[in-house]
Amino acid sequence: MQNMLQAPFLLEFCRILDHMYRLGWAERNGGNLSVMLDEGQIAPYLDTKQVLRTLPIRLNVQALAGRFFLVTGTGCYFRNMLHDPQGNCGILRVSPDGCSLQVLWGYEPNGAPTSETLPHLMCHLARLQLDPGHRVVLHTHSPGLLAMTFVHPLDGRSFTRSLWQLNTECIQVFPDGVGVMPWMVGGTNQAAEATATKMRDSRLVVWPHHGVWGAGSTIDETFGLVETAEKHAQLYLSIAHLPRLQHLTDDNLRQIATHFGLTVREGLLV
Ligand code: 2HA
Ligand code: ZN
Repeated sequence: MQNMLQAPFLLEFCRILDHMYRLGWAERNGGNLSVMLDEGQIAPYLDTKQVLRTLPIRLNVQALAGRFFLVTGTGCYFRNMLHDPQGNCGILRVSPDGCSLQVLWGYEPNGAPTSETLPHLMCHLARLQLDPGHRVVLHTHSPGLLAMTFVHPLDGRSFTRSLWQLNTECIQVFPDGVGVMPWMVGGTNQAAEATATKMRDSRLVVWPHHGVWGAGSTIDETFGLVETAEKHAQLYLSIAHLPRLQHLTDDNLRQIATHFGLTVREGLLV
């Protein structure tokens, strides 16, 4: 067996979490990350027949049975990932009946996956049904998007348009827009189901007064998606109090969409 601590997928996972901590997106144990792994990726590093512990889950996710996930641990700090991966994250497999998670590695000595494991799994399920290349779900407390939820109307259409109007990149990076949830208590089955439902339309979903969820096929792509929305949320806030003289118009945005062949979610442009 090769040393798990040198597995490229684990190093990439810990490096991006450390980066998010340094960006100020991950106070204390804020945020969580899950990456779906192929058996071929992990087989050199662990015996997938050896289940260390089994943990129940509250909703049935049988459609994910047999899938492997690398997931941050509950109560764990992004800040500590790089120097202690096995204490702060772990590798799980969904049981054949979809009712439990089998711990194969990590969460040492007695930890468990994030309290948001349910929305992660439900979002993976929703995105996989639309995109077989989907692999990553990220939840973070990035301050710009969070701040926007106090001063901007909480509807996905206008939230999306406010970001798209600021930079030609935005519609290219998230042509499916941003979903905005009503405020809900995190960690509940209801919030998990509602987030996954929004994720069918948009790979970005904002939780008002809490944070943001992003989904994608790689860590880079998913981080880049959230990073682009976050940067422009900060830009929005930096000019929100100033008289607005101009911005990208719907006609400009349509020209970008046509030029780059974007599939823009219906109903977002006039
Ligand atoms: O894991 O971010 O939403 C801590 C959180 C809960
Ligand atoms: Zn959170």
